Amino acid sequence: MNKTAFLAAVAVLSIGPAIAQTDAPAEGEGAATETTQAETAAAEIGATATATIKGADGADHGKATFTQTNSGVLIRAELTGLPPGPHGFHFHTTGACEPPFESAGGHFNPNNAKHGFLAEAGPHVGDIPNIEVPESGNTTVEHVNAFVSLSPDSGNTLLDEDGTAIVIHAGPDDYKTDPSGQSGDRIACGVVAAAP
Ligand SMILES: [Cu+2]
Repeated sequence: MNKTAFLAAVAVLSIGPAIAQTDAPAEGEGAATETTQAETAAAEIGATATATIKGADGADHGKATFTQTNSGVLIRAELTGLPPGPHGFHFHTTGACEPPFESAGGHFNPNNAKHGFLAEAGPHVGDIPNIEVPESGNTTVEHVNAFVSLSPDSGNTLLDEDGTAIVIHAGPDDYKTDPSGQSGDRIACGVVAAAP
């Protein structure tokens, strides 16, 4: 083997493992994507669930509809009578809304992640961007949460055995402080229920 051929062989040997290492995570990601699509396919596209949202004093604050899409669950919340300003908005782990709504548990977090879109090990699958309520106190919010599902076969299903709840907080979520983004008291809550 001449010197050039030898160096070329060394170069191939050193690049080889580097390529293999680069490929490995890519294959892992591919597998995860396939799993997500399979879970989504198990839930009928267009399947819905709903929640009636009430305050701690029993006041009606509107309703939310959850629709299975090809890329997660579309949340449409038609909200009324809320204090103006930004509010944290999350899925919580238990479908129970007894005031002051501690019954809903922490954020829906089946994968034991950290809270927040800005957290290195985040977010919780139940994390949703803040809602901004205008002076009127009424607003309609639409957002696709790409993590959750309405499929009973998904580990991230909103319709698990003990259910889930959607919760509105007194203040805004800072998107980084574990476990709840410092968004304060729970001012409204609705149990997610499968539509008949
Ligand atoms: Cu919350």
